[in-house]
Amino acid sequence: MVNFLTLYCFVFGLAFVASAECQLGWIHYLNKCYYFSADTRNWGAASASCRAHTAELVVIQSESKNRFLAAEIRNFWLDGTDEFAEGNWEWASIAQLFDYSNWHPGEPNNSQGGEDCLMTNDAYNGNWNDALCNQTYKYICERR
Ligand SMILES: *[C@@H]1O[C@H](CO)[C@@H](O)[C@H](O)[C@H]1NC(C)=O
Ligand SMILES: *[C@@H]1O[C@H](CO)[C@@H](O)[C@H](O)[C@H]1NC(C)=O
Ligand SMILES: [Ca+2]
Ligand SMILES: [Ca+2]
Repeated sequence: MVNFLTLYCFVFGLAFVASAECQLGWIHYLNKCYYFSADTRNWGAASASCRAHTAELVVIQSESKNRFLAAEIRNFWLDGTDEFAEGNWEWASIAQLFDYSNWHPGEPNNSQGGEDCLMTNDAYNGNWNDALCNQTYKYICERR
């Protein structure tokens, strides 16, 4: 009984710490904290802003995570880019090529002279689009 109570308190304590871990303004999901910006920046400045807050632009490697974020996402920068090798999409903060993706049909199209940065697109119901990196959008930071 004592052991059970100890275990219960320990588990409850862990769950409480995990949910209380996120600062005000950040959303908790699966042991990580997410920040949906109110301001808009180009991709590089968005990435730098996340890093200034001990975070990175969000990486999405599963449909479940995409579904969680899709409830909120509309024209938000993600961490993906193909600026180093055209057509080779990778998550910049972890240097991993995409295994999961949610491109809108016809995207990525590298239009307008070279779109190299990944965003969720409002006009595509939140599906992914490659956009010019110097355009300004809101962004999602993920603290790992
Ligand atoms: C290519 O992508 C841009 C958005 O990045 C979109 O506005 C444009 O319509 C697309 N072009 C074609 C031909 O699909
Ligand atoms: C963004 O980059 C494109 C292509 O590199 C360029 O044509 C355009 O003028 C730039 N826009 C801004 C706002 O810097
Ligand atoms: Ca490109
Ligand atoms: Ca595009």
